[in-house]
Amino acid sequence: MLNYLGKSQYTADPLFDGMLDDFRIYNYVLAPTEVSVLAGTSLTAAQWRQAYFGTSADTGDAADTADPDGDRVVNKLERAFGGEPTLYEPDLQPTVEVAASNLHIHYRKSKALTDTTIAIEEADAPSANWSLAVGSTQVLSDHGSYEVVRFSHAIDTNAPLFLRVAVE
Ligand SMILES: [Ca+2]
Ligand SMILES: [Ca+2]
Repeated sequence: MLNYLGKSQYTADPLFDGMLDDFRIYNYVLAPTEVSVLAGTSLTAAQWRQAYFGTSADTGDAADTADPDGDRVVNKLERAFGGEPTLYEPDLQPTVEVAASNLHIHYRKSKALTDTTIAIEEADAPSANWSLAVGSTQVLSDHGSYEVVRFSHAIDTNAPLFLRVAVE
């Protein structure tokens, strides 16, 4: 089938009256977050729910605490990590790694966040008070709609150390 930019298959339709700045072809259907990032815009929580679930309300499958795809990552975290809330993704959760004298935590960060922040927190016991972790952050790879980020914290062999990804 022959197609045109700015000209419809239907002769009754007028020609496009404007300018085209960018044109791309994908071999798959873009996810709402990908479209948002391509357009240089971000999604609020309500817009993200609307795009994926057809409702802006924080209820049912669209609720922040819901996990309709069963990948053990609730919607609020799917949004922060740039996940697909209706697609089972076994590798979406943050991972930790001990390397040399550092404790690393790897996580995905959506590039379309507006009203959500990600922070790394540390404590010397899970039940202790958590505070903003001191360390360095490095973007390991860019996947278009999200980045894979590594946070590194120096290990003091005499002190226990716990890190967590806090999404607010
Ligand atoms: Ca999920
Ligand atoms: Ca998912």
